[in-house]
Amino acid sequence: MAQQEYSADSIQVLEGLEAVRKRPGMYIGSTDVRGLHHLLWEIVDNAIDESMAGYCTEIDITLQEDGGIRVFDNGRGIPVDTHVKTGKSALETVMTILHAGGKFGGGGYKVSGGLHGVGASVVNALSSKVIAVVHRDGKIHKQEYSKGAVLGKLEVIGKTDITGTEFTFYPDPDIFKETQKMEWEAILTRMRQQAYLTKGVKISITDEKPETPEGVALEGPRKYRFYFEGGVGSYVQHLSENKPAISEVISVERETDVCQLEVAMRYTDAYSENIWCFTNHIHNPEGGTHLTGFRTALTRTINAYARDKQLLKEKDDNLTAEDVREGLTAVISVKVSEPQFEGQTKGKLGNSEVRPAVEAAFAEAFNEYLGENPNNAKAIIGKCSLAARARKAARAARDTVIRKGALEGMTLPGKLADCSSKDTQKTELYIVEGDSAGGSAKQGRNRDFQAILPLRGKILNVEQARLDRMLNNNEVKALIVALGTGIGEIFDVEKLRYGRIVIMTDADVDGAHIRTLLLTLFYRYFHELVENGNLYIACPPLYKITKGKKVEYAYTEAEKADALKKFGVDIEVLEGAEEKENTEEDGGPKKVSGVSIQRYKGLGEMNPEQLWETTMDPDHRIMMKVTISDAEKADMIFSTLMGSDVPPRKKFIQTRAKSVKNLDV
Ligand code: 0RA
Repeated sequence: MAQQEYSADSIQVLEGLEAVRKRPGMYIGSTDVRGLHHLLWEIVDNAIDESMAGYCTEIDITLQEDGGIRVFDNGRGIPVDTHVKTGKSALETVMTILHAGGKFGGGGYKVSGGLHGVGASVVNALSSKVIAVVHRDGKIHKQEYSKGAVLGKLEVIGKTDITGTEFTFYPDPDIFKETQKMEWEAILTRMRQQAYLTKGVKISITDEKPETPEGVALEGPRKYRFYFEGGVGSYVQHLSENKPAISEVISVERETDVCQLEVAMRYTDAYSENIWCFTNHIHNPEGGTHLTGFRTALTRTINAYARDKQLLKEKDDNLTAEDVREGLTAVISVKVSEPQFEGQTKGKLGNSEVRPAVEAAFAEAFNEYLGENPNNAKAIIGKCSLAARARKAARAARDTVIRKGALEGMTLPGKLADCSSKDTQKTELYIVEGDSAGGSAKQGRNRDFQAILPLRGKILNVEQARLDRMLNNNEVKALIVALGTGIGEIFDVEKLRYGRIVIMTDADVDGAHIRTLLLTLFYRYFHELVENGNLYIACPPLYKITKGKKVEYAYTEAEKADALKKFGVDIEVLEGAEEKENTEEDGGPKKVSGVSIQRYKGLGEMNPEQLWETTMDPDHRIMMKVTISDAEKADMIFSTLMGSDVPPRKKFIQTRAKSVKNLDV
């Protein structure tokens, strides 16, 4: 009788988990390496839950030589006694029944008490084999499973004096067709993050048979161990490591009836903001209600304190949300009983009750901190006021540009050689350093869709420390008018006249300067264009290598060596020639074994045909698309050039209301 019931149940179980096997993507996102990692996250998350409940201090992950992944935690051990009603142990239940989710469900966010085995059944369904070993009540219990089903009874295999749960799973190659090998770095990153978020837990990761991402075997095994006494405070320390600190790391912990809140934050001498938000240890790249509550409280508290201590004068405006955000590194971690996630990637916390709860709790705690730490408070308000003054200086400079009518009327600059097409799918604007290269580009281009704007590098260069002045610079004004979008308040991306904007500078120090300057300009004033991928950098070749009628262009030293080899230049002769090249002054083409090597020092050395052929012809050219992080790096270099002790009114930071980004590492 009981036996029959058991098998009826197991059929039902199979049906449930069959759905997981049929559509794995619905449960783990994908079946590539990310989906593979998801299996591990599911198992580790359960162990982390046990740790959050206060019962587990050690989690050990091992990537075994045989391809199995073993996760041990020293928690209480999943209950193994047979349930009277179901005839199954809790262990078998979590392994074979698909749970609806909501592992934090059931009366309050405190995760203790709930049966947190959610996800284990999914891992089972997608594994060719799972071995569960539970240390509990002095005994070692073991059961095996495969593709969602049990393989045998739960057995006692020995005695023990510890408690804990150990899962070893083998991802099913029928499901994970691409790869069954997890990425070491991805595991480290995730586990480091979990270790920061979970106070008191030590996480170790061992790889018994290490390989490089390309599959080359390494001397093994390798092992990492994460333990951070300071929790999220240590996390902020880590995130802000390379930036000069304005304040110490501030850590705050509060309990409300809605959620448990942990915040750590620090101000640094940087422009960007870096905030990491988590709900129940899950990263929320798009933020959500906890972030909104935090921000509101931050602005309000800083303003109230600054007024009270007369760090803001009566005539001063309040600091804005943007002012208090500049240079802030923070981690916000909340625990909520029934989290709802929104947004395209479900990366945003939606629970509306969390916003006021975090706002009130953080405001109170932060206010307390400011009161008790007047020196840090002063430093923070100093930094925010500096940001405010810079913001105002930026606006004033921008207004001047606009007011002076430089951009009105939109008469295209005389030096612009425009293209005939108006179709931004095709059109390209080349910003070229120097009049001579500009001349070559004008002659060499395809005038149907390529426009050329020569900029006088020298003039730009002289002005490089002052971006606000740069906006008044005629060269830059010409660029802004050519782009067509306007700037600042009147910026309108719809008016962009070219689909691609290509920065073409010399491959020397001056060229690099000008490129940095232009990238910074785009990063701060035309952020949306960088974000949309409109900005490119042209890559002219470094060498032209000719033998008889055969020509090769080399864009790197390696390509030069390849080309020379191809033309039959042997290495010793080549090395001799290299020396000669360095000692000769005139820089004319070198002849080695009948092969001529011409080094391009500047764009101006190329004739129009060469420039077209190597750098502008869509069929042959190499271009780099500029990413936000490229532009950000340029901005950072630029800021460093300015130095940090420039008086605030000269400091200049563009405000970008719509471009809040968590920089994903
Ligand atoms: C519910 C109750 C108890 C333990 C667990 C869940 C538990 C689950 C997992 C999943 C991975 N590791 C785990 N460790 C423990 C036991 C409650 C008790 O002993 O009273």
